[in-house]
Amino acid sequence: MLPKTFLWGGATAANQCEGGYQLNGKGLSIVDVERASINKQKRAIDNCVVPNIYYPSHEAIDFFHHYAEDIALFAEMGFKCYRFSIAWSRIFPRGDELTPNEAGLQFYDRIFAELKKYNIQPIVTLSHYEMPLALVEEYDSWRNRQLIEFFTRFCEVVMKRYKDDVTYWLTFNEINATVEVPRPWHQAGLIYREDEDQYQVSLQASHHMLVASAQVVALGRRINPQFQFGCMLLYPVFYPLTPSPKDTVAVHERLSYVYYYGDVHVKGRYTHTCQAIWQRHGITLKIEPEDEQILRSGTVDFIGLSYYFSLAVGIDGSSSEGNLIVGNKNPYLETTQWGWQIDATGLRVALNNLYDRYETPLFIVENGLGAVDEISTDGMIHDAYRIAYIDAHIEAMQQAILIDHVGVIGYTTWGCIDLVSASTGEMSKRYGFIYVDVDDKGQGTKKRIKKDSFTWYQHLIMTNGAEITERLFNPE
Ligand code: BGP
Repeated sequence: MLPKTFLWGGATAANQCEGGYQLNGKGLSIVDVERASINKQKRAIDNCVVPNIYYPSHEAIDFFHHYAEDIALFAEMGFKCYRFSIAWSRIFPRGDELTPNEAGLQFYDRIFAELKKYNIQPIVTLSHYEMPLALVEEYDSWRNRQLIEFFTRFCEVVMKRYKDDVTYWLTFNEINATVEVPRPWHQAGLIYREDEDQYQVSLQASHHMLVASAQVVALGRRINPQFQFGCMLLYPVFYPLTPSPKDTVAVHERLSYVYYYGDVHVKGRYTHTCQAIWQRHGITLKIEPEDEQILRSGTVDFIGLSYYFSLAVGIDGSSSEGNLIVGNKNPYLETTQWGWQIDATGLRVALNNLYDRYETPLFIVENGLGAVDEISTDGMIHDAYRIAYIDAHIEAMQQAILIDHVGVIGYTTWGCIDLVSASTGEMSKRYGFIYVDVDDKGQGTKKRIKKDSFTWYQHLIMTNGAEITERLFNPE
């Protein structure tokens, strides 16, 4: 059996659900100038809000006004925890101010109060794919070492304010995407210039982020020694495309970009894996003398991970997209409507890989199926495909925990309520147990409807996944 303390729940991010992009003194975030994609292509980014253009984050699903109703629904499902992010631009509208925006903090006060009412543990991400736009435009984002100071100030305010409300914090969402995805929109806010080396820039920016993360962890422990800090890694499983030894070497190389970040967060130093990457790309980082000590002082207590798909890696082969990264098609796997390869067993592999390397508790903070949902004639959403996906992944997780003895402390599905897709800005790519009536142009009543998966997940949490456990040990 899974322990009674197992943290079941769901996850969202501020810019993908809150809306209210200018309310209560919020500043513009980098995501507020990102358009929705056309035909599932990359999202275009503007340098200001262009009139008459639809920006999905501006209203999103209006969690800003619906939070009480939404949290009540999470409670009805029996959530033990809810992962969400705090928008930096709500607390420091430009990012470089000395004093926080009180009205922004008051919005989160209400969220924490609501969660407390239902005894739902908050799991807080401090940076989930966004930052104040002014820091990108005027400071060159994480290229600039000054960002460490700004980010630490933001985190200090938040950690002090919520020191009695939160145990689990995550610093940067999918921090390894900084090097894997050299695109402008993610939280590093890097817009590359034509003449620059993207690896040099993204790894220097990553260095600043890793130092900031460690500094925040060390500071947080002084604020409340009970705090538990996690990093957050985007973990796609890579398989060799063929038995060619060269393909296995290729897998090793691809994974090293994930471990680059895992190593610094968990071991508190740049390891041989990191040095190999620097050498491969001819990179020299500017590291200040105090950084070594900061990195050592702020290692994490657990590893948060997102897992959606696996990819095959080889020297030949056709290309297949994951949400952010590209690999090869695997003939053994089906794909989602967005071309992501569905691979529940891969989650067992991911958990084993990470635990073998780090022996640090794991927390699956994102997993789920993005799919088009139709409202049936009975007014309901019969999302058996989503139930099948999550069920299979929870089974794989239980195999890792109960058979392989991997330490996993919790599982939060991504987008427990429908929200804006990070990669495409669409609403039609739905992950939720709760349907929200908003379309790809932002039109709709914003009415919430429980899907079939709502009742299914409610039952799963109530029984602590026992039916899946039973199936594992007593197959028919
Ligand atoms: C992860 C992000 C999330 C979320 C998820 C699904 O990479 O951390 O923010 O969006 O992927 O991706 P998408 O929304 O593109 O379907």
